[in-house]
Amino acid sequence: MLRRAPGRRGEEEKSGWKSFPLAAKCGSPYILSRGRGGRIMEVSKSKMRWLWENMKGYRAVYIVGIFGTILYNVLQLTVPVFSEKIVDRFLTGEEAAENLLTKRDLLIWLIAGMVLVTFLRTAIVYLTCIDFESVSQKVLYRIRNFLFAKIEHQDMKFYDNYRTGDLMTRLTGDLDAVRHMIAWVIRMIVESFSLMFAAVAYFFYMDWRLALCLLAIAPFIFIIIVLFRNRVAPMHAALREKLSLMNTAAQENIAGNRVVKAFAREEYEKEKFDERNREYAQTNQKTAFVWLRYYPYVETFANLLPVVLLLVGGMFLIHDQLTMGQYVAFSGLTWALANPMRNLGGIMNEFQRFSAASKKVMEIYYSEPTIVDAKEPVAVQEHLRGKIEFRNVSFSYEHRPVLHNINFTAEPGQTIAIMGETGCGKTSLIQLIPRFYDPTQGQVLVDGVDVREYRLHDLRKNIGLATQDVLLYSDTIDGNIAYGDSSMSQSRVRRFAEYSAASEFISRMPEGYDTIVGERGVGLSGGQKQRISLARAMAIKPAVLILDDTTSAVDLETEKHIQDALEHLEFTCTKIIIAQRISSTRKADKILVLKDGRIEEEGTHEELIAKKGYYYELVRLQGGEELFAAQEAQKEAAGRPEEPRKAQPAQEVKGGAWRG
Ligand code: DUT
Ligand code: MG
Repeated sequence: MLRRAPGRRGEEEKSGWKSFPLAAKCGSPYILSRGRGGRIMEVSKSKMRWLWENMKGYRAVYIVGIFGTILYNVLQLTVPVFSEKIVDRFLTGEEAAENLLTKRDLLIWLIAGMVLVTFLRTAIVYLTCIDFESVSQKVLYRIRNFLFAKIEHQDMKFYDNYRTGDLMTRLTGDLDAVRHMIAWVIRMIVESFSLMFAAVAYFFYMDWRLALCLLAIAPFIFIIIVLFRNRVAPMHAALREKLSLMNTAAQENIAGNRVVKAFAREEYEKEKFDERNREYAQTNQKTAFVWLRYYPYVETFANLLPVVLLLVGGMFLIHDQLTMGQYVAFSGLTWALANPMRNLGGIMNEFQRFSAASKKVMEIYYSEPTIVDAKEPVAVQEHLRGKIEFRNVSFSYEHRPVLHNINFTAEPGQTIAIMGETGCGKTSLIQLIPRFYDPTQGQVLVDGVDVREYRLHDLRKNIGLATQDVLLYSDTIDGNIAYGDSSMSQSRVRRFAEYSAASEFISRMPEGYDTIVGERGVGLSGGQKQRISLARAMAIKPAVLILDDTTSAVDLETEKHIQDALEHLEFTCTKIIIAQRISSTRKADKILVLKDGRIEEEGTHEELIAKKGYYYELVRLQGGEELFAAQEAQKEAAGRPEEPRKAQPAQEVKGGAWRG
């Protein structure tokens, strides 16, 4: 059975962010400013509101949980209420003995009530725990999917700006802090305040003067909590950054382990990771210790409650302004004030963790790619013809100019070769065709229409791209070749593997096309990976095939095979080929030589040789035979009247226009 990753094309609408009900609502209205690469610098929406919106569909269940928590805490107070009644009627006072004889039923009811309430409380705690946990997991699942879809739809600038480790931290650690907010922090806030309010209300009901005396301590504790928050908030932000740095170090090392090994830098990398790990651990510890500085004060104030009760309550008791039962009830309830006060620090700590994490999550949540579909896209039939035109195109990465005033046209079916020294802008140029970036000036047109006027999906499904840096998925070879269309038949996969000279080595693999190639194609040679990537690009039968140095790692014979195959493709396709070897480019209809982002030379092989510029030098360096052959041909041609070179109409250029 074949293993294939689910195809993307056509399925993204089904599984992507468009299917999220909130996606439409959560667009630009909330964005204050957009930074580099579509990065959102600030989001005006409050974190709690954002969280609430994402709880859509689960809010009612969650509110039930909150009411359950309130009820549970109010019920906690019933024990002292029952105790008060029992003490006053059956244990103290002159009528106690008599009551024990005459009102035994009431005593039994009171005790039974206490037991019943205890059971009820346990049941409520059990159910609310399930409630909070399940809502938090569902919301986490939803936000994580939404975030992943957001990341998937981002443009290249986004990926230029964010490190993989940082994005992974947002999808895991940061999101877990958001989940923790729903599952625990909010519950604790509700629990603490409901307990405090219920206790205070009951205190006032029993004796407002004593209640006021006890409550006088609360403002001091709140002041301490606010001071603590101000101090701990930036530490949580720093802690989150340290975690991201540590994750990035780990991720980059795992991804680049071969380089580490090649240079025997394991010890160095271990030390580097150790440093990041230590920084994270130390910041974590420091953050945890902040509370320890404030805790003694909170504890002192909390411990003052029984003292106040003893002094003031004792006086009231002596002066008969308070019954013994009331005193016992007060005394039995001081914890209901003291404990929430003590817990506030921990809650505030977790709240700040949520605050720092949700800021990072929201940044991605509200980020919008700068490269998006046209508002009113041009209707496209299934296939584009593949005419490409660059009109006065200039391009910069951020503020770094890379391409200057590029002009050229490729007719459908033609082959354009792009050459030039490393870093001159070849990859940057071809990336403008599928709109990985937009030009800073000028226009890129496909079939006479500015690429910005197409739907990205329509445009890109017509372009087959074999990138310079080959990435294969952890999937079978078959799955990798059929990546562009998961419904692709096996025979088609095999045919294109044949064209790209991959079939032979694939058939020698243990499981042939069903062999799983690991992350980044581990287990394959550079040239083998290139050939699979070429088959993947061709197999979708694109109108435009872009090969960025795709045959650089294959031997000359294999390259010849690939060239022959490209020449006789079963569909018309414009080819843009970046290559360094003359053997790859000499048959092209047009060769563009780039230098520092400008077209320095342009023409056919013979024309460029005649120019005696960069191309001529390249031919000379790569073996003079071609040069001499061409020169001979030129001499011969000089004897005849020159024939103008005709552009062949697209329909006739079946199988590409490689000139023999
Ligand atoms: N550049 C950036 N940011 C990028 C990619 C490239 O600033 O994200 C710069 C590096 C280089 C110039 O743009 O100076 C052109 O890069 P490109 O990758 O287009 O060069 P190339 O002609 O494809 O080089 P090579 O032959 O090494 O692939
Ligand atoms: Mg390149």
